[in-house]
Amino acid sequence: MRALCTALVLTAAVAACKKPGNEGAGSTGSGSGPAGATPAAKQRTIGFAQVGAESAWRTAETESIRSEAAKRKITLKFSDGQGKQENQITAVRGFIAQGVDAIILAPVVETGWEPVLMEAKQAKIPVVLVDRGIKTSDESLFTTLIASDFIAEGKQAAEWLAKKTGGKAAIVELQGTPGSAPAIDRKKGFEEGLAAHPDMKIIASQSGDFRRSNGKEVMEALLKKHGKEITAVYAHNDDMALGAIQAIEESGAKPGTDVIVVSVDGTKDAFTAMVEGKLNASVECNPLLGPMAFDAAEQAITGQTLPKKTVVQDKLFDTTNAKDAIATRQY
Ligand code: GYE
Repeated sequence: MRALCTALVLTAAVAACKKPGNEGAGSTGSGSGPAGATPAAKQRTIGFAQVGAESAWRTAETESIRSEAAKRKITLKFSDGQGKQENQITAVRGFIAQGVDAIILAPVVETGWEPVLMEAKQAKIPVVLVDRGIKTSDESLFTTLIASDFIAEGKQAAEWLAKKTGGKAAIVELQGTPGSAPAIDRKKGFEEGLAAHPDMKIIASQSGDFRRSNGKEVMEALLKKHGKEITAVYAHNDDMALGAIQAIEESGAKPGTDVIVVSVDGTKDAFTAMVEGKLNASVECNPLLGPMAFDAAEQAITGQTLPKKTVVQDKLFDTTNAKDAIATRQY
């Protein structure tokens, strides 16, 4: 932004280069509207610190952010954290040093963000959290969080499974990345959902890091250990469920019939597996957060007050309705 300020001579543009809260009301919106009196106000540089590329969900989210930035003519600084918080912290520091207008952060884990977010706050750069929340006693460290309700997702998965199995199941749980909001909350919500069903038991629970290959490996080991005792799999995302499905097939059992499989995300591959009858259900979790994230960033830059959390609405799909919906799935 500093470079932009030096390059521009228009008075209106100089006003637009001031920090949050200093812009005219006319400069809000999508950033793709017709050129008006303050065109430079809309030329944003925004940093996006992404978790990595562990799942199809993640790739869809990256694509949504990238394409929305291009649509709005936003200069996007993209960083792939390769699943490591330290990389994300370095990326956020880099964005601050570059003087970006706003930062979008998808935090890999919930804790440990205070120091770097304090630096962003001191630099007056708003931070929009997308898809995963953080744990902090100081909520002023971020502007807003745009995410699904992971506890509700876990609960929905448990309730669906209870119906499907008549309230009796020996369940293997494949957890997401340790310390991440979706892994913590999807576990919590699922356990809450099981509480009303004493004959539904989690007999093993391990992390597959939201990855297909890890889901397969963990499932192979658990099948060796528990064999036919396993009647259901609850995976915190579709990728791990699809890996587990492969392991079940290779063990000679039938996923979807011998072992009921339920997961979260609602990706295209999950829909294909549901249509094939191998995956029984998936709770949708929408990754197409680009439009909402940039709307929020623009509102934060222009000093508007945002809700602390915007909950993205999701819905459960299973083998009864997957076929009708598959053609219209966007990720
Ligand atoms: O469910 C999983 C991913 O943070 C909501 O992260 C996201 C989760 C998503 O890798 O597939």
